[in-house]
Amino acid sequence: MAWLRNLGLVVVAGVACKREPSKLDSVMIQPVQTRIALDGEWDEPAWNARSQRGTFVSEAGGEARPYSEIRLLRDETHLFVGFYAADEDIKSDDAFDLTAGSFTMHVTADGRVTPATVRAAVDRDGTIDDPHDDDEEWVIESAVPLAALGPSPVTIHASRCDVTKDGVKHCGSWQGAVDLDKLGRF
Ligand SMILES: [Ca+2]
Ligand SMILES: [Ca+2]
Ligand SMILES: [Ca+2]
Repeated sequence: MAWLRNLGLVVVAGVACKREPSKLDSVMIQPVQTRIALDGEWDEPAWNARSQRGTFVSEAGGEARPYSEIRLLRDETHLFVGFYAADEDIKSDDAFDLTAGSFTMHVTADGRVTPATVRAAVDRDGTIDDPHDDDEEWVIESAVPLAALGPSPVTIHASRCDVTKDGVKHCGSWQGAVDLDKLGRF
């Protein structure tokens, strides 16, 4: 009978699924993402849920304009540094600088980073090196080897200068002591 043959197929299919998990199963049984995708997107929930955040202040005091922000997370081997830059005119030389003890880092809006031991990625919302439009922002995700940093807590200083379309240079910075042992983790 047709219904019996169909039932048999269903049973066989069910057994097959148990023996060999489908691709969907393998995705579903994965634990919550614990590793960051370095792509300039703060899609990983930890960036919002557990990071230490700092808002840049201007040299005159008060929140820096254009707005800049730093976020910090870690795992077993790396300190992850995120930078957010509001920017109406993104240029390839726009950059963040960071110091942590004797360690220094420079990362640009076109994704260049020094030193070479740091991995970084940038996501831009706007056109780079084209002032004929209004850009929005660029976001950095970077991974600094913990071995490059001194003992915890480390004093981190981050800064950014930006020239707005009116030709005015604006600088902002953030400084904070970061307890690596208590820092949020991926
Ligand atoms: Ca990401
Ligand atoms: Ca800029
Ligand atoms: Ca542009």
